[in-house]
Amino acid sequence: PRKRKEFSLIVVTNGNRILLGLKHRGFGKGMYNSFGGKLEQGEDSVVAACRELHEETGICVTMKHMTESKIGILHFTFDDDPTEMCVHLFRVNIYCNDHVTVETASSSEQIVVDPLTIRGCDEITPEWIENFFHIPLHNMFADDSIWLTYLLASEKKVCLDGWFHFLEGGQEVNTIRHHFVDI
Ligand code: 6U4
Ligand code: NA
Ligand code: NA
Repeated sequence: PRKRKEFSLIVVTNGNRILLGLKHRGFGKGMYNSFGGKLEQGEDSVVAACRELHEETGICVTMKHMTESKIGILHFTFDDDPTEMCVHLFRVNIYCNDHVTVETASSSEQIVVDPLTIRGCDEITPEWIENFFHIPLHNMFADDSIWLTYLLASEKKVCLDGWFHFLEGGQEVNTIRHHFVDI
């Protein structure tokens, strides 16, 4: 059987803004990405998502909220690596307390964040992109152009099940299968 590695990935928005992280080292160095990382041995994906989001941005989300924020799975396979990446995907909309927009809340609990609590770590620097149209897709993993664009354009909560195959070299994405289900 194919070896699998599991990851969490948390998309953070505030209305029409998205918080992206500029990676300083490791996988995706020099590129913008959402937040997340490897699941630890035996770790639940929700626990991992809460831990990574806090480590990389300072944002605290309850287990309940993160559970409600789960929106799907992305699978990545590679020409030059037999291990499949399995990425548990979350979407968290936060409310910054300088301009609270409570009426658009879709979850039972809102996450109100003081903008000053958002900080990076040595691995990643978070940066607000002021409008979804200005996302630096040319400097992100190629699959983001497909699923992130779809996710942010959707009015409803979406459920993604995406399969992407990377050709040798890494940057080129070859979509072997992807389907997105609206729920
Ligand atoms: P270390 O340094 O070992 O603690 P860790 O933060 O655990 O690293 P990392 O940064 O290697 O793990 O995790 C990779 C992150 O990149 C995960 O959140 C998943 C995400 N990711 C991997 N491939 C991706 C892709 N093609 N598109 C995407 N995110 C991807 O949008
Ligand atoms: Na990470
Ligand atoms: Na980690």
